[in-house]
Parts: sequence; C-alpha cells; structure tokens
Amino acid sequence: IIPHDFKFLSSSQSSETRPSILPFCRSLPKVELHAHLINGSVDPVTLQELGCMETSILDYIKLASLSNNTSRALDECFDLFRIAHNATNTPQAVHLATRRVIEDFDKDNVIYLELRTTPRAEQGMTKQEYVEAIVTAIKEYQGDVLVKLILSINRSHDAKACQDSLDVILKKKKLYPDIIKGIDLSGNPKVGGFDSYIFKTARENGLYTTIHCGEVKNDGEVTDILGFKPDRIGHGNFVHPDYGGCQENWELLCEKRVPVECCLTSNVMTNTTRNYSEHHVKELISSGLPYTISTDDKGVFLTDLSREYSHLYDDHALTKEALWKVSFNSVDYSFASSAEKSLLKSKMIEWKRDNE
Ligand code: 6MZ
Repeated sequence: IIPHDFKFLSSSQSSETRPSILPFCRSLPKVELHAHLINGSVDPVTLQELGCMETSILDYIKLASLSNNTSRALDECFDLFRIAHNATNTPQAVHLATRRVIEDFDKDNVIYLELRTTPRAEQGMTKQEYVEAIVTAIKEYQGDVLVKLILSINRSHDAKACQDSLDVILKKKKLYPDIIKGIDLSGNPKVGGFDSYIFKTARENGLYTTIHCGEVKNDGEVTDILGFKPDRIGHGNFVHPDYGGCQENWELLCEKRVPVECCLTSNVMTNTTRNYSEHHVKELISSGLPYTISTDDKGVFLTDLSREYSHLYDDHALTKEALWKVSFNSVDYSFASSAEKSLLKSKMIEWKRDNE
C-alpha cells in the first residue's frame, strides 16, 4: 500500500520558478522498458572504440557528422543503426556493447531494465550466437540493476526471416526463461507490417508482447495491433485524433488500456512530434491512461532516462510525487515476475520514505 501523504519539496511551484529537476530525476529509482540495445543505446565512444577494431573509418566520419545535427529525420536515424550494426558484428563486440549499455543505465539509477534487440546474423556470427553473447553479458553483470531481455522482430524483414527469428527466440526463451521475457515488433515504421501470427505464436509460448504502434500514421495497422491487445505498445504517437490518429483507435486504446511506452526525445528528434510540451503523453496523462517513460535509443539521441523524466516535470507540469508514481507504476507494466515486482516496489517505497 502506498501512503498518500508523501511530500516532495517545491512540487507546487511553476516550472519557470522551480530549480532544475535533473538532480531529483537522477536520484529517483527508475524503470526503463523501451531501450533498443545494440544500435540505439550504445554510446558513441564505445561505438568508436569498436569501430576502430571492426569497421571502416569512413562510417565513423558519417556517424560524427550526423551526431552534430540537433534534429534527425526518422530515415536518417535508421541509417545510424546500420552504421552501428557494422561496429557490432562479432559476439565479442556485442558482448562488450551490452555490458557498457547496462553500466550506463546503472549509473543513471535505473533499477529495472528491459533491453530489446533484434537477433542478427553476420558473417561469422549466427542469430543464436548473437543472443548468447547478450545473455552472457546480462548474466555476468554484478550490479544493482535487474536486467531482462526482449527479442525483436524487424518489420521490414520478409516472412521467412521473421519466422527464422521467431524459431531462435522461442528456443532461447526455453533456455533462459528468467532473462528472455518478451517479443517486440520494431524497425522502420514506414516499411513492412504487423504479422499477428508471429505474435500469437510467441504469446502461446509464454512470451509477453510489446509492439511499436502508430509511430507514423497508419490507422489500419493501429486498429489491428490494439485488437491483438499486446501487453504494451511502443510510441503510440498517431493514435489520438488531435495527433493525426482517428477517434475509433483512441477509443480502442481507452477501452483496452494498453500501457504506452513514451519516448519523448526520440519523437522530437525524429520529428514524429512537434515538441516536448505538445507530445501525446499529454493526452495519456489527462485521460489517466497507463504510460511509461523511456529512452528508446539513448546513444543515438544523446539522452538518458533522468532527462526523459525531467521533461515530464518541465514540459508537462508533473510534480516530483507524480514523477515517482510514473516510475512506480512502470513496475506493474514490466515483464518481471510477481516476486521481482514486489521487491522493486519495496525499493521504491523505501527511497520515497528516505527522500520525504
Ligand atoms: C522503430 C527502432 C527505433 O535491435 O540492433 N529501432 N524501431 N522505431 C524506432 N524509433 C526511433 N529505434 C530503434 O537495435 C537497433 C534496432 O532497433 C530498432 C530498429 O530495428 C534498429 O535497427 P538492435 O539492438
């Protein structure tokens, strides 16, 4: 039971007069549910370190020049993922990148982390070896973050490649049921589509489901995905009618109450939202719908989870108490076990008592 009388300092002041919220956000125990592992979340320094060993210098000149842009279109950002793939084409590189990403989230006081990644085959690395390298890094990690893995299907791949990935995912889930918890649909939202068969099969085999949905306008696909009722959806930009969606889909979301993983900086950077204060999380907040706050690709968008939380305070007038509640509620939307959820909630309640 959460006591209702917790009081955080300055929670009633307007954002103009309030001091920076970032130190509070940094110390807040946080829950990250939407982070693309290898090519979204790896920091540029690690990529360059890997690039020195694995990839051509020309790719890194391109990476550096794109990194200087403040606003990247969605397509440009998918170019960046391709560059980063070149730097992580061996199990050793994948292992190192995974370790670094977990350590980064640890430093940012993330207490629970769901990483997601697309099983990838390269010359000299099978999809199985790719997943093994990541699971090994997760198992070896000794810090305080509870880490789980979601394996992704890339929507731009053909049916055979998707089925092949599903086979690998189901096999590895059987081997590591405490680490591999879910399946995701991601990739360039302008390419390919949602294949319900893959996700039904995954669900029948005990995987939780999260699906990128409405990152660009596609009303028919949003209807299909919400009809499937995944455990969570990613982004959900184009669902509300004021945000380019349609009334029927918004009503479907209100009815099904599927938690939405909101990635504010990612959406601002890829121009799928106008700005932070007009982000569709506003509608979720005012309608009391479930949502969580995530980084998406912290390496590419040069952000971290604390900064993402700070935008809720600065641009959506949430109080400190409300920020805590967003993180606390995210535990319920996670794919952790009941025992793990209880433990995470106790940690958060304890932190709150200590920070009254
Ligand atoms: C959709 C995205 C994404 O799988 O190699 N990915 N998919 N929308 C986004 N919004 C910006 N950001 C990242 O990590 C990189 C992959 O994650 C997906 C893309 O498929 C990208 O290739 P992994 O670890």
